Amino acid sequence: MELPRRSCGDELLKPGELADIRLRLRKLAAKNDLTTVIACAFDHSTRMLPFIVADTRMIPAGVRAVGSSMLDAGFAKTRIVLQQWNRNFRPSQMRLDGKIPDIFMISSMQLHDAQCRAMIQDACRIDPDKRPLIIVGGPKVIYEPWDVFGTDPQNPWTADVAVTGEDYILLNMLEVLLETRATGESMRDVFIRARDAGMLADIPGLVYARGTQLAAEELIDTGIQRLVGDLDELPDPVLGYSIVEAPSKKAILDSRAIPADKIHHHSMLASLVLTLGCKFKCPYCPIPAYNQRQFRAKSGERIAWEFERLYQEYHIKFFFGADDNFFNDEKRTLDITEALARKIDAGSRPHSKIRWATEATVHDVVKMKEHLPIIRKAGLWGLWLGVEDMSGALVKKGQSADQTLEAFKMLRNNGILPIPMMMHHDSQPLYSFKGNAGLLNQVGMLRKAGAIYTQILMLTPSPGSKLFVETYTSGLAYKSVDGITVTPQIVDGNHVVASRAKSPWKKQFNLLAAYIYFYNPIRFLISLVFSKSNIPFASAETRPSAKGANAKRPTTLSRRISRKLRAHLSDAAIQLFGMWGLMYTVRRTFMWELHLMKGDIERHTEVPASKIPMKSPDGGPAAHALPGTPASKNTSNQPENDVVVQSSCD
Ligand code: B12
Ligand code: SF4
Repeated sequence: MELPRRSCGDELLKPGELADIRLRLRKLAAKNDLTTVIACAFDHSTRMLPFIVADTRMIPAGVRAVGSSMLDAGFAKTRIVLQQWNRNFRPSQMRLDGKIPDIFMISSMQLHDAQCRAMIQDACRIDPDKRPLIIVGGPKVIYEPWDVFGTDPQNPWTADVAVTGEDYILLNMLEVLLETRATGESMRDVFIRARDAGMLADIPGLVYARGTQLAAEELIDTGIQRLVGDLDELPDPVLGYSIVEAPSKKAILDSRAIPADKIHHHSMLASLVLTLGCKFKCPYCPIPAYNQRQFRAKSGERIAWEFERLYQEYHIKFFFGADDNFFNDEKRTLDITEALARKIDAGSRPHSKIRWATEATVHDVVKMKEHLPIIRKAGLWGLWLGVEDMSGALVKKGQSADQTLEAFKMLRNNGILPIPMMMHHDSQPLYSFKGNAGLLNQVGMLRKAGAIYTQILMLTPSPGSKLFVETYTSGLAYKSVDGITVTPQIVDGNHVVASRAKSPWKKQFNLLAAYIYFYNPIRFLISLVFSKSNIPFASAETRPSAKGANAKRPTTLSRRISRKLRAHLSDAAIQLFGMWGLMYTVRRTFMWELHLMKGDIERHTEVPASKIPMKSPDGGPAAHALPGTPASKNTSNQPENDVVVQSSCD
C-alpha cells in the first residue's frame, strides 16, 4: 500500500514558505541556547556488495540536511554522529558543550531499525528530568513511524515524536515549541505541554504518542506532509559537513567536529539532492507515491554553486546525485547540465575537476541521446540504470534487451559509464539455453556491453510500495526460516526473504553465482588487456581550459601517461574491488543460504502494522496506518488511504 497523496494542488509548500520559516526560527534561536545531536543509525552487519564503501565513505545526505537546517536556523551547538564511524557511541553518555543535549535526533533506514531502537533505549536511560527531547526521522519512520514508540511499561523506552517527511517539518515544530517555551523549561517538557494542548496537530508530517510517560497507548498522526516545492529554498549543504563527529571508538563525543580540510579523507564521496521524483510507477517501489507524483529539482545555477562550495570548502571531487530518475524531465536535465557545462567553458576549476554519478531509467537515456555530449561535459561520469530484468517479466519501463544495449552503447560512446541495477525474482531462471531470460545470460550481456560494476538484488518487500501489503497477506514474505526470525536488517535485497520458489536457497545461490560470474580472477586478467573502462574522455585532462586561473601548467607526458593508465586499469581495479566485496557478501549471506536449505519456512499472513492504535488529530483514520492497525475509539484505519491514493490528480 502506497502512502496517501494530499489533496490535488495541496502537495507542495507555498513558494517562499520555507525561507520564511528559516527566518522566523533564526529570531527564536537567538533567544534559546539549545544543544542538539543528530545520530545516523547504522548496522554494520548489513555491509556487503553492491553498497560496500558507498555505505561508509559517503556522509548520508539525510543527517547532513537536518544538520544544515539546524545551523542555518541559528542552532550552532549541533553535532552529527554516524554509527558508520562511531559504533560505540552511547547517547546516554553524550555531552555537547559540557551538557546533556536539549534535543537528540536519529535518522534511520528500515534495515538499521535495531540500531535506531537501541539508541532510543539508551537515551531513555538518562534521568527523566534531564532527558533530551527524542525525535526520529528518515526513511524508516516515513513509512513505519510506530516502531520507534515503546509499549511495555515494564521496559520503558520511547521516542517522543517521529517526523514522517522532510526536515523542514522539524523546523515547523521547533518554531511552535520555542514560541511557547518558558525560560529554562526543558525541550521535552515544552514538547509534552504543546502536544497535550493540541498545538502540534496542525503540522502535517508528525506522529506522536499519547499515554503514560512510560508507554505509548495511542499514536496521533498529523497526516501526509507537504513537500518543499522549490529545492533552491533548502539551506546550504556546506553547513552540515562542518559539524560531523570524527570516527572514534569512544562512547562520548569529541570537543570539536572534523576540521574542514579533513572531511574528504573520511568522506570521499558526497551525495547531493539535485532532483526528486520519478514518472514511472513500478509496483515494488515507494518513490513515486512518497513524492506525491511531484517532480522537483534545484536550478542548474544552484547546483553549480553547491558543487563549487563543497569542492572549495572540503576538497570533495566526487558526487552522487540522490536522484530517483535524473533524466525524468528533459527540460530540467538540460537546465542543470547546461549550467554546469557553461561553468566549464568559462574555465571554472571546481567544475572542471568534479565528477558525478546518478540514477536514471533506460527509457529516458534513449530519449536523451542527442543531449549526452553536453551531459558528459557537465561532469556526469557514471549512470546507475534500473535494468531490473531485461526480459520484461518483472516490470516494463522501456528496458528491453535491445533498448538497454542501445542505451549502454550511447552512454559509453559519450564517455559515461553505464552501471546496471538488476532485480532477480522468482520467475527468472539462473540460466536459459534459449533467449536472454536467465540471470547469468543477462549479466554476461551487460558485461559484454560495457558494464564495469553491477548491482544484483532479489525482489524484496519495500514499505510504501503498491505491492507491500499483498506481499505479506499473500504469504509470499517469510516470517522465519529454520527458526530464525526475518528481521529488518536482512530485508535488504541481498537475502531471499520473500519467495514462492520450492528451493529458495537456489535463489540465494543465484545472487552469489551472478556476482561470481561478474567479478572473478579470469575476468580480472582479461580486463588488464581488454579494458571496459577505457572509454572516450576517460583519460581527458580535468584541469580548466585556457581561460581558467590555474591553467598555465602544461599537461606533461608523465601526467598524460598516468591518466591513460588510470583509465585503462580502472576496470581491473573494480574487478579486484568486486572480489573483495564478494568475500563480505559470502560471509554475510552463506548462513542464510544454509538455513533456507535445511529449515522450515514460516510465512507472514498479515502485514507488520502498528500494534498501537493510531488516529488523526480529529479522530479520523491515520494517514500512515497499514491495514490491521488497531483503531482508536470511533476510528477506522482501514478504507480511507486507498481512496486518497486515487486522487483526481493521478
Ligand atoms: C544514496 C542512497 C543510498 C546510498 C547511501 C549512501 C549514504 N551513506 O548516503 C547507498 C548506495 C549506500 C544506499 C544503499 C541502500 N539503500 Co539507499 N538510497 C539512496 C537514495 C537514492 C538517496 C538517499 C539520500 O541521500 N536522499 C536525500 C536525503 C536528503 O533524503 P533522506 O535521507 O530521505 O532525508 C530527508 C528526510 O527523510 C528527512 N530526514 C532524514 N533523517 C531525518 C532525521 C530527523 C530527526 C528528521 C527530523 C528528518 C530526517 O530529512 C531529509 C531532508 O528532507 C534513497 C532514495 C531517495 N531518493 O531518498 C535510497 C534509499 C534511502 N535506500 C533504500 C534502500 C532500501 C537501500 C538498500 C537497503 C538497498 C536496497 N535494497 O535498495 C541499501 C542499504 C545499504 C546499507 N547497508 O545501509 C531505501 C530505504 C527504504 C527504507 N524504508 O528504509 C531508499 C529510501 C530508496 C527506496 N526504496 O525508497 N542507498
Ligand atoms: S523507475 Fe525506479 S524510481 Fe521510478 S518507480 Fe521504477 S523503481 Fe521507482
